[in-house]
Amino acid sequence: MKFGLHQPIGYLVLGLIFTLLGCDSSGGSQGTTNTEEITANFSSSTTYYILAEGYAGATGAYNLKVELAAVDFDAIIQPNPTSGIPGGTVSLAVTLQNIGGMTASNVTATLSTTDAEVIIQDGTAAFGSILAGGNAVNTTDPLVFRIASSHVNNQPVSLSMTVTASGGGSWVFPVSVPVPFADLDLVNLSLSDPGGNNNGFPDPGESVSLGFGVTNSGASTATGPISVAVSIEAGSTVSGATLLPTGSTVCSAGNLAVGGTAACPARTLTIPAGAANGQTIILNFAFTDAAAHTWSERRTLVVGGAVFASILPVLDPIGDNGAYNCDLRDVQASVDATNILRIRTIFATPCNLTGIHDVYMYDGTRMITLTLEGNAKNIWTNASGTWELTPNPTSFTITPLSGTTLDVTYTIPLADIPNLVITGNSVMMFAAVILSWSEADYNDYAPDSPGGSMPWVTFAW
Ligand SMILES: [Ca+2]
Ligand SMILES: [Ca+2]
Ligand SMILES: [Ca+2]
Ligand SMILES: [Ca+2]
Repeated sequence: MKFGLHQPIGYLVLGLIFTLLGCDSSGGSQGTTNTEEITANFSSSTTYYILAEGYAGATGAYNLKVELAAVDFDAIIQPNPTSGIPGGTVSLAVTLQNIGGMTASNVTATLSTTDAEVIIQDGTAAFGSILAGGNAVNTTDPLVFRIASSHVNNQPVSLSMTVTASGGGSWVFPVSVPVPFADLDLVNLSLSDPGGNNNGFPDPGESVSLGFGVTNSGASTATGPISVAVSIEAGSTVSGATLLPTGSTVCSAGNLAVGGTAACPARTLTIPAGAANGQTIILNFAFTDAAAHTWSERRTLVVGGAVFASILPVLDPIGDNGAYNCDLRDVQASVDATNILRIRTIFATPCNLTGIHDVYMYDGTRMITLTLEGNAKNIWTNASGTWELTPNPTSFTITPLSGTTLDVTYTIPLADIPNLVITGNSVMMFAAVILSWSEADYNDYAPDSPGGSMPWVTFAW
């Protein structure tokens, strides 16, 4: 059998033939460089023939190099049990496959870890010799480690398994074993101040009610009773604020299943009259289960109104508002400790809200607009592929809806935003206004977008 008969004149061609057990078993290589390579599996005690041919003037002296493919390993690592528990032990059933070209001898696996909550109890296993293409299992030579009882964070433990063999080389395989545990999180923090100015913010001299709950976002049941203690951290800039009741109260008398939520007794927070707007009260929520495991979270309340920050790289130009009197100048946003999102569009000068005002929001897949149109609030979405109205939660407000104003504030709890999937603490947005849909394009975008492309910016909180 010859290779490369159809190669253009002047190209080097090498063809190789392997003869196995009296039958032709061929592998070949041909090309336009003067180096060709063939990989094949050989059997012992067998004679092989290699035929090299050069064509069309490419004859000459060539070097022939025969190399054995080195030892190489794959590993299948099966933990037993498949999930660990705090304080429990895990053994590893390891199947090593020799995917190299020759026998591996004196094969050994060694466990190591940088995880302080992993205690290796039997860190070595010998596998003897493994033929090329063969595999071996550590059935009679265990690999065992223990998980510290302090490992109660619902995170996997991680180790490395290093395989060595005679002749040098080492192969490192990561080992990760899940350790499911409960993970208690603060949810549904709300603030009401009907005894004060009822603006939803803690103001100087007010006593406000803090409602909240606890949810188990972990991977195993939290054992009840589940209690909470709330305290004011020393880093608060408000001094003299008080919380009632003090001490620990029970959120759930029984267990809290994975995904379960329980309401906790509300706290009354009293802000001293001498506090100033912008000062902070840092609350620490410490949840405890029946076995005295604790999970802590903190939230920072800011005295006075929402603390807005501009989302624009630069203020929007003045006078780029075409036919509509409302000239966008700034877009500011805020998310407070109770997870209420506020977006404020600010105009260059006060204007009459006769047109359509959109705040676009985007989670990377779906878009919505918080819309002021016809002096009413709406939310539109493109989730179905075309823009449609979505249900309009009562918690969504726009202030003001009409009249002449310097700014408009859109308010909606993050949890009530329809359609979007907001993961983490950011969302993309921009603002645009138009006199009416008879315009060719929005009259003004912020961030500025003279070409009309969507000028997304990421707002993070
Ligand atoms: Ca062992
Ligand atoms: Ca208030
Ligand atoms: Ca503008
Ligand atoms: Ca603009």
